Amino acid sequence: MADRTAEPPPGTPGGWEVVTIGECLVALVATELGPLAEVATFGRYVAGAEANVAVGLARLGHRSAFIGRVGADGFGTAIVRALRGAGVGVEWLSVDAGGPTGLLFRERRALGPAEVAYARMGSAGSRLGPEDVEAAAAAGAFDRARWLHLTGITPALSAACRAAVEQAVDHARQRSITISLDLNLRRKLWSEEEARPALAGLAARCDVVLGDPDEAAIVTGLGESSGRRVPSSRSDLLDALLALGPTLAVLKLGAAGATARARDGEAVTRPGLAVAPVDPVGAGDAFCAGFIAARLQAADLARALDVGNACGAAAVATIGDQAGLLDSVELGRLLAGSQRDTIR
Ligand code: KDG
Repeated sequence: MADRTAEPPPGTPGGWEVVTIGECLVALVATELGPLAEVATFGRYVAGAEANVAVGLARLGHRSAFIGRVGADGFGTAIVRALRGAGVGVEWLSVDAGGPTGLLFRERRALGPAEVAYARMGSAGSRLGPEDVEAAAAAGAFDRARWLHLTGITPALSAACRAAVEQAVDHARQRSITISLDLNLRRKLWSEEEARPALAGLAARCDVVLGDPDEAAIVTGLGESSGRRVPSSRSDLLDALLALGPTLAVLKLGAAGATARARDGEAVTRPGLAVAPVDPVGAGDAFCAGFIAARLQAADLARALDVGNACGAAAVATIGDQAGLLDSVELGRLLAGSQRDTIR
């Protein structure tokens, strides 16, 4: 991994190695444990899957840029400042007075899944369209890029967002830029029936598809039998993802680590790191950041899964999506298996 000094200075223009596109949100995360119906105090964080990946990559010394829109409000300003401060390229993150910055509210629970409530319908972020991608492309966003990262969230936001994602894929394919898609199925944004064909079609145009077993089963249609859901083996899911068209499929298994299979037959499974999660959200994005960073540095599949797993574990050990994203020094310590509980 690159060392800390390799991080780009905030605001350095141009020459982006990784481009991401999507909606960056403000997340209001409960400061106490309990259901949304009861908690009354929230901390403010910057979130959004693609932006999380962009920040994770910047922490690891890679030059990443984010294409999107925020509202002309204080939350939008907070997002621009946070991403710029993290070293992410924000010249194609525009301010759009036509809608507010999207928000999400998240409870934290010691038991059971934590609920998210979105307030993003009609948001500035959902007004992103192909014209944003064209403007970025015309300004050179893809000229030195080696990787484009997408998630299944953006196409769920609006027809214009879907078209923007397709436009970004067109630009990347014309330039032989590697494209990754994290399926990130969000059932509060669209139904499984809507998501399946849209994400399967997008996966067919990508090089790397990542997801958890549930998402993979929905998008591939595997596991559905006469309307009943039947669990599929991980091996079947990887094969079904590859059959959609990418050259590499990765299943994120949470605490159990990750497993991947390439079209050429290479298959690797790596264990996760033991961690007591304080906020489980953001692990998948951190995994993607670590995985992409490792691949950009020509790491083999096993090493890329190890880096992704370490980044994912660190993300759930902090509150909010981005605080736990590792820099390369912290990553090195985790991968070295340091048993020390204090550094002094
Ligand atoms: O992966 C974390 C994201 O889910 C979170 O930051 C919010 O992007 C988000 C979404 O749309 O759910």
